[in-house]
Amino acid sequence: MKCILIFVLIFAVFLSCNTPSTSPDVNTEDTSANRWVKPTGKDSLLLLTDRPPNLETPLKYFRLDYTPNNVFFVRWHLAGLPDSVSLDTFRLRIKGNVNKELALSVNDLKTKFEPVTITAVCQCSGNSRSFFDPRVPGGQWKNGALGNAKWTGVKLKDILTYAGVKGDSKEVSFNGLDKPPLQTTPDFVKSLSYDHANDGEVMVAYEMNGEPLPLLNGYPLKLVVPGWFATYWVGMLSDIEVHTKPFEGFWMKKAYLVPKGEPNGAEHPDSLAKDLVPISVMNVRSLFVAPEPNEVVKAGVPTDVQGLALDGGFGITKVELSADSGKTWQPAKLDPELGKYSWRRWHYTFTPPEKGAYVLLVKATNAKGQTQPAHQWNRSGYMHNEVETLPFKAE
Ligand SMILES: Nc1nc2c(c(=O)[nH]1)N[C@H]1C(S)=C(S)[C@@H](COP(=O)(O)O)O[C@H]1N2
Ligand SMILES: [Mo]
Repeated sequence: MKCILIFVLIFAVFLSCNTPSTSPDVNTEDTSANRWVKPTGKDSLLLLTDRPPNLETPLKYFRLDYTPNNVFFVRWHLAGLPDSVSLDTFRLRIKGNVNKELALSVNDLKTKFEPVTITAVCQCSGNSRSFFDPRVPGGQWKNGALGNAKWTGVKLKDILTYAGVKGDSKEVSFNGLDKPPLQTTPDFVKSLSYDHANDGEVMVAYEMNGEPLPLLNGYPLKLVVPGWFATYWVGMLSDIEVHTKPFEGFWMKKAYLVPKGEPNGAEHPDSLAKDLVPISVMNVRSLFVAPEPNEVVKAGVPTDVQGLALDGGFGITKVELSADSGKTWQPAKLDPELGKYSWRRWHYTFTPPEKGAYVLLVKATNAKGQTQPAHQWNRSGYMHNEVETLPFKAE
């Protein structure tokens, strides 16, 4: 109850600069008319829902290599979020199939373990959901449930080794401080296979772009799972449990499932897939950053069309654009790589020959030869990666 009250308070402040607030009970994920808000500790973002907070990064920030913390997108499932976390009392607990249960402070993480930094894209499984046709229920994100950051923290492997994980371990689960507002909603707990958890890349981050994480992005600790969709990047991470049996939690078995054996998680609305598996690696995609949709540029003048491309860590090798509805494709110029789990920026100079309306298409290809389909759909609106379209005008 206390959490809920605190929450109402934060969001009263948060919404005060805006149009009439939604009723406290409104938790519709289906908001297509986004509003601007300036939550505590953040700059202006696009509001999808206020309880729990779901906020989208405006496209203009994707002109930067790293997404600033104060405009990094926010996505929570449960409205019971603490409004502050004290490092004096906060402990990360490691329990289950270990020789030594641990309760580590953030300072313990900083002093007992070797720090690591990795650049990685954090992208919500439902990013770009509003572009699915036919439309699907869920948060109607445009392309801004996405960000690239430098994450600093400790390898999960080192923490597990310190706890002395026993040999017969199968899976590791992760829980945060956020709680369901009603007991009927299952707590948000995610899991990884024991081997994945020990791959030396999955990490527990205490910094994002050289600063402590913003509260709304999971302060003080966030699990970083490079190359995998952000649903696994558990924020306000407080409990790690090692299991000898498969983990059966709601958020692994009932939610965040995609059609099995489909690299883009695709299915057809008339024949839904029967076999579903937990979502995992990010599929290859690209997006336009500038000009913005329906922007007006100058006819006869070269325009710097720019955007980004990303995948699950194989590496972007090619980005191509088409100005003739996909009949012919021309290569874009790729910026230098910032790391295998980072996004990669691209530029393409386009000169609109005359005044009028234009549409450009973009598609990326990765080192595995995976590329973007002309059409892609699934019932949950995950893994959106169909060829991106940019309408704009020249005057
Ligand atoms: N504890 C907790 N961690 C969470 C979530 C959540 O609801 N609770 N949502 C996940 C999902 S679906 C996404 S997309 C990312 C979003 O991270 P961000 O809010 O830092 O952008 O957090 C993930 N980690
Ligand atoms: Mo997500």
